[in-house]
Amino acid sequence: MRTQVGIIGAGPAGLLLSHLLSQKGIDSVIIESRSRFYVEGRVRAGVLEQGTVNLLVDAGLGQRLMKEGMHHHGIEVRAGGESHRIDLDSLTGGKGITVYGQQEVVKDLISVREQQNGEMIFEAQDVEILGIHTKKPKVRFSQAGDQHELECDWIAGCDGFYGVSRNSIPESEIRSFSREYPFAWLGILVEAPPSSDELIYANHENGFALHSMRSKERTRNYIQCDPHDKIEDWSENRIWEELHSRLETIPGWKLLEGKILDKGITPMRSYVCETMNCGRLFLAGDAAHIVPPTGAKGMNLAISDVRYLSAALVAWYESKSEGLLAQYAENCLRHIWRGEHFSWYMTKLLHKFPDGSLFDERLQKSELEYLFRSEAASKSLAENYVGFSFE
Ligand code: RFL
Ligand code: PHB
Repeated sequence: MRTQVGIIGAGPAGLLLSHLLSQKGIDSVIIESRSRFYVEGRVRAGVLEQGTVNLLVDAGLGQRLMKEGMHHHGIEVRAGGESHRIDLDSLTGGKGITVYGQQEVVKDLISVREQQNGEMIFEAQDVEILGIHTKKPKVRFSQAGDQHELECDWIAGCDGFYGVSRNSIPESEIRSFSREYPFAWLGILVEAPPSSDELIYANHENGFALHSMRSKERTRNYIQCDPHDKIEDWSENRIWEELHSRLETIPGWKLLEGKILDKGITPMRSYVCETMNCGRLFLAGDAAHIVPPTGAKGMNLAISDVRYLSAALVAWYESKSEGLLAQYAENCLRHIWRGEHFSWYMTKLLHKFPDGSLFDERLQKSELEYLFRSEAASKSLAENYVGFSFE
């Protein structure tokens, strides 16, 4: 088999890259280890920055997004019995965010790739990358017991944090940075209408909680839990009890319950692999960086990487120019480190640190008070939340 760009992973990064390349007449093959059913059903991100929405719409992917996506003009932060609304609209000169599930983005992308006969290989096993320092790198994999080799000009590693791409770069060449957090998030998808028009981020003495949504009939709630907890440790009663205590801190506000459709625990980490390119292999999205979900940046950063990578590959195919490919990591890393900093800031502001000192607690309280009282602090949060633009 042969293609121009071999893409590993059918998450938002890999699928969008394949679509943007095909719009410029460049062939790609996507190799994904999971089934299509699994990939389309995986519940993850929900918040799209305006820049992400614009890119998806410009790429012809706006049909369902514009109809079903929920545009939000603000978010609410609750702490110490007080509520503070961050008016994204007025603080950022009219910008906001759109709530639209990651799995809907993935479904839209798979459907458009399918309509255009883009090749997507699901349930590939034993995926290996070979010859990244040659002009004809290869992806070797097996499917239904048969071995295959895909010869490419370039390989895009879009296979998430646990994929094979990053590990195909010699360890001596990897420059990476990471931070672990002493907590995780337990997330539930619920059949119930949202209890609020906007997202609510809550700092509570029992730990963080978030009330989010997917549609007028579905909500998504998260609570901070211990990173060693198993999902079986959390009965439905216990989950609801904690959500009620952590979110119902404003007189008269009630969280609506409903049938739990999906639940899972996500560890929290910050990680950046600055070596986003090695020979003919380029990393994009979670394969190169992870943020804690508190800032809602992961998928937005994955899409920002793909914007640079697609432009760089198009320039190479159109004029054999290597300039943008050489600048790829540097261009992406400005956005990645901004996203890393903001996600760390939101995480530190809103979570209970089990090993934190009283001094740390007082600093957090002061930081929250500053956010609630200072327009400059709210403006800074708003500017980052909707997506900071370096242009
Ligand atoms: P993905 O989505 O992980 O896709 C990688 C794909 O690669 C496949 N794969 C392989 N394929 C072939 N061979 C192998 N060896 C492979 N190994 C893995 C996987 O099966 C998968 O299909 O990475 P991508 O495309 O970089 O996208 C990144 C986003 O998924 C991620 O950053 C976001 O979900 C993060 N995130 C959020 N981001 C936001 O922008 N806004 C949010 O509101 C937001 N909330 C969240 C989140 C992530 C969460 N979890 C569960 C981690 C909330 C949560 C709870
Ligand atoms: C979500 O709706 O899944 C969501 C929203 C905001 C976040 C993280 C996740 O910060």
